[in-house]
Amino acid sequence: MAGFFHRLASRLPRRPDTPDNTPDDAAGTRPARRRFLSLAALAPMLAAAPALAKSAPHAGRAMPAGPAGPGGHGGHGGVIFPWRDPAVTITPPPPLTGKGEGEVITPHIPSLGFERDGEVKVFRLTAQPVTRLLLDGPPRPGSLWDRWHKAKGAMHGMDIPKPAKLWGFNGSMPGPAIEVIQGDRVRIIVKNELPEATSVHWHGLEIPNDQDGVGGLTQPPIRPGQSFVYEFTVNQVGTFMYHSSFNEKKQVGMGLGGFFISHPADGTRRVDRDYGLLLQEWFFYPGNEHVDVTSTDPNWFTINGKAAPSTDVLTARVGQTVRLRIANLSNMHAHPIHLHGVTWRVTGTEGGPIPESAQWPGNTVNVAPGTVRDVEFTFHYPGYWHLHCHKLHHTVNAHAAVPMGVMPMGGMTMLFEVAAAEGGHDAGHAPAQAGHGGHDAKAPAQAGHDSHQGHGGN
Ligand SMILES: [Cu+2]
Repeated sequence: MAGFFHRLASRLPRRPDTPDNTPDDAAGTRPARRRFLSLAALAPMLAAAPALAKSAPHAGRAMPAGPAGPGGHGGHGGVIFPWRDPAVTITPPPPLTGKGEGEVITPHIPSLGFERDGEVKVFRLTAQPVTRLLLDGPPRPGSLWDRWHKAKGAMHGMDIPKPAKLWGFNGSMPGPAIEVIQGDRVRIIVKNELPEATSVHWHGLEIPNDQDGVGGLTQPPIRPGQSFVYEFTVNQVGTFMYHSSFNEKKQVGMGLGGFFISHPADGTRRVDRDYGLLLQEWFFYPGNEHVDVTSTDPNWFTINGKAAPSTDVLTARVGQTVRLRIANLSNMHAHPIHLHGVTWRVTGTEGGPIPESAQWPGNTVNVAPGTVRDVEFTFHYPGYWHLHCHKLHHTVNAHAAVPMGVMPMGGMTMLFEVAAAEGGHDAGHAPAQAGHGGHDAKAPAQAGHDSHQGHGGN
């Protein structure tokens, strides 16, 4: 086992030692060296797994810890720092989680409902450890994914479940999707059940500085066991995000983020199918459930916290207006998201809607970390349309140490199952000779049988 990890370590990029590149790296400023150290630490730990839980205190400088937890700062890969504080009770999701009334479909992510306090919409978020199955396992026999894998002769047995020890909100990673109406006054009560302090930043929103959520800068960090109440008015329209803004590299890298979507007050900007897709990336050592947030070389890629083939099959009909709100909370990489069969217009960014005259056409849109791209389109033909990151490394799951056969699609991949238009003919710029070529013959009879639409977080 140790030999294996030493070989692995020797393959990692390393900078030559410099005088300040000392082994005592508690300050966490030298990732290359730290990575090597984390591997060296990993081997004996895997050999004696029960020792893992006791190894936390060595992890260097203390965070401002609350009464509840050790608050250790890891920096030694995804392994050393405490994922959860056993003294802290992880509470069930706050009421109204999964009960939002929004229009945006965020597969695998629950929506967040609210209570009213007069004119104020009151939301509740609890930051807490979450075990997330990034990959559920093999696709269901007979499902679209299963048929695709078999038809291409993809290697069997590749799709093994991938549980991950992450951080999220209300039992979900990513956190539940918040939807509001432009002009809403919102109050968001954030409770911290993590083993270290945190805070929440409302990414892209123009709100008073003391609501901006930068822990230690614009507000006191929310210590373990404590809550913080945000309240502001949402004046903008568009697709925004929320994410930790305390120890960000680690905490966003652990999954602390979600959608914050604001709809126009006048009811415009409606489409038939409105999807929210949140992009994230992860690095795991083989067989390890703890993400290494120090890595710059991710090997797992997810949409709404799921890697293909466990991503939901999206559905639409020919002729329907479809919007994808693609947001990227990755620590490192941009993701050029590509969809087959359509030309879309990019209609929005993390700054809100783009005026029609400035929208641009395409079928691939690069979504950098911290940005959002809204795209809108209409399918012209029914069938199975492939949606994926065009960094093709990001479309397979981490199949370490296996021969390279025909690999099943994984990672940042989804499928659109598009049904024929209502009335059975192709819409849009359908060919004049309708009914040629058997497009309809390939069409799924009815959209949706392969998917679980809506807000069923799992
Ligand atoms: Cu990508």
